[in-house]
Amino acid sequence: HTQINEAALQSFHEHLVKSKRMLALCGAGLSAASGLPTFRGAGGLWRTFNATELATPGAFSRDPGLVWQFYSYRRHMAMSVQPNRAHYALAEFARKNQHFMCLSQNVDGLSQRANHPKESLKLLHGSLAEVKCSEFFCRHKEQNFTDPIIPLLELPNIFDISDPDVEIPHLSFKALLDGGLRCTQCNKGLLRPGVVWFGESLPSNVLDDVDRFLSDPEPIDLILVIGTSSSVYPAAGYVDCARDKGARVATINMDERDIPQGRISSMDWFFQGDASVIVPELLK
Ligand code: BJW
Ligand code: ZN
Repeated sequence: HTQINEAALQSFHEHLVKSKRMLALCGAGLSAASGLPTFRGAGGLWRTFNATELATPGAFSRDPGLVWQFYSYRRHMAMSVQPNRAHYALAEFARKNQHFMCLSQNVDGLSQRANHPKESLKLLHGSLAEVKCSEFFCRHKEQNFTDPIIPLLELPNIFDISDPDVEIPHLSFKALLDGGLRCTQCNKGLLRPGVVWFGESLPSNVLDDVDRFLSDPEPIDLILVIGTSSSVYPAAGYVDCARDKGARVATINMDERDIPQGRISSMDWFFQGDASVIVPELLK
């Protein structure tokens, strides 16, 4: 049950109507009300693994079958749930405000499904609906909405595979290649999820667009920090960049410990609770 502080809401609205250049930084908490688990804290475990342990190039090279089982489960979940009121409110806000840019760390496709205008949505960490070749020399990338992506990843009951007591088969590199995850361009590489893992750079076109927005001489008026632990860079660093350019920071989070960089000034707002309740109220 989420209650919004009326005084804070009013002062936020007074600032919002005067704001021109605005940013949002979104994280897994935006999609939590849709039923998708977050990375850290409760729900951040998949079988016996931390979700973040599996989101690395090292995990994929050690056990591509396990990493694909994890992503196959995540793809299935993402495609099974619906965008929530916060996704729709952000999409509508983007349609009405030309100078609003939404930076999303989420790979679940829910903002796209809420018809968020493409130009204003910057996917910092890629997308579960994309696959790319894992060979370093090959740049092949494609959209793929097939669930499961290959029959080998079909499991008796997809919901069971997050339970460590449910046995899942070991899938080798070769089994995945022969099972249909061979790159059609180089005919050699194993396809991998089109997401950004730790130690990898963010998509360069996305970085360019964000840098252009942040380096514009016009000030930034506001940044909304929605449902993110603000613990992953460079994403979390954009909040300080925006602050340096004059932005006031509005944080929307279930957990007050996740205020970005632990900082909150008299210029900032913190709205504690479910993003799917708060964001539509803020952007009304
Ligand atoms: C709710 C809610 C509700 C719940 N309503 N709220 C500078 C300093 C230190 C380290 C680095 C640095 N620069 C780069 C690094 C290294 C690294 C990094 O940041 N490490 C940190 C751990 C310190 N960064 C990288 O490697 C990045 N690449 C890069 O920088 O390239 C250049 C470079 C390379 C090598 C060395 C140096 C530089 C890439 C980062 C890629 C992150 N990838 C993942 C996986 C994506 C694919 C997938 O989905 O599987 O992205 S990890 C994971 O974390 C995922 C998320 O997008 C990301 C952020 O998580 P998020 O969204 O914040 O989720 P949670 O769970 O953490 O938080 C949820 C929040 O919601 C909580 O606050 C809840 O309270 C809240 N909540 N319910 C409102 N209903
Ligand atoms: Zn290839």
